[in-house]
Amino acid sequence: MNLKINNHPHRRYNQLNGDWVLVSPHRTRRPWQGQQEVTLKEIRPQYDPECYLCPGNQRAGGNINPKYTNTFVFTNDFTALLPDTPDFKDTGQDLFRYSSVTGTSRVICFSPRHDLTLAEMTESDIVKVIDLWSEQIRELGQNYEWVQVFENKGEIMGCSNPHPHGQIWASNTLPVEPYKENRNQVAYYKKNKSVLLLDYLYEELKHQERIIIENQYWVVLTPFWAVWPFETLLLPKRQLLRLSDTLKEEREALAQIMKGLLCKYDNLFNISFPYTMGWHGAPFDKNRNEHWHLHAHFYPPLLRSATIKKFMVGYEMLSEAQRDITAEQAAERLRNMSDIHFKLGADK
Ligand code: H2U
Ligand code: ZN
Repeated sequence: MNLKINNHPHRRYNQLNGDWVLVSPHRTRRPWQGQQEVTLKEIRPQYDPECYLCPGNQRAGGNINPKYTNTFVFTNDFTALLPDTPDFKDTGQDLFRYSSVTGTSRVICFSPRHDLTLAEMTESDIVKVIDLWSEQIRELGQNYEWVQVFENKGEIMGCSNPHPHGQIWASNTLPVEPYKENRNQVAYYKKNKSVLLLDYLYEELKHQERIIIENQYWVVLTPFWAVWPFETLLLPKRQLLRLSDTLKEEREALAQIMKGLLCKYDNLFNISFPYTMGWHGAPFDKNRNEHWHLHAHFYPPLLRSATIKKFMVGYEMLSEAQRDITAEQAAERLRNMSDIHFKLGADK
């Protein structure tokens, strides 16, 4: 890698979404001095009678959860998208453009245990979550062009409930982020006759500089163009369009690598690490989508400690995203973290 980009302000291009990010490495050349926060080992009960996601409890909408023993999925009681919206749009010639959208949203409980997180669940229980994600993607993909599986974790991310859960939103149109990723992957495929993210992955595997963890089927890396301090990208090594295309052994390996990554995240500041993560598989449209490569994004907001988060304000809102710690530095720190959870006595 060009030495200049380790030392001087520069911009990096995000091949996947077409954005640029300003990187200011000269601001972090001092050695790492972030002190470890004293960890408050948050104690949560295995069952919380007040929790609207625990088995057997009543939800805000009045429905009662079954006494589920593994995973549980239900239609969001306050869904942002509705399946029976009438079809309407603007005339296409005015300044006030709009169009109707149909869809649905669901909530997925990852475990009946109120006190766990994905990082602390067993690999075989994480496989059950991956299986359910896959089934949901397959089912909703029959009716909707876009199926967004995601997890919003931690109060700092606006998550309303610590019970381990995620969401799925499905819509008949392609939202902004996948639209941009689709456009850029198509353009790359047309130009190079190869798959953008696979070419990118092979380059990254050659250099190793930004690789955090890998196994037989999957790789986690800090993308060259990362915006969030500890942002990562999780990719399969063979081309897959969607999570629902994975084989059993790939889902098992995925559970293993996810657990490894999430333990590293928790170990970074000795806390349950907040993030938004989600899957980007190929849209369910009429195309063959040979340009697409399945991946998951992890966007954690924390910068320096359990309480100091990266704000995307000021210059970021008005000009473009900016970061100090480079993608390479972030990858190195995560690579060096143990993948055994600190609550089990992991040594850093
Ligand atoms: P968060 O993971 O971002 O906190 O969202 C939880 C979702 O759960 C949220 O979209 C839904 C909210 O609408 N919810 C229900 O569907 N039923 C409830 O009883 C409470 C919360
Ligand atoms: Zn609960």
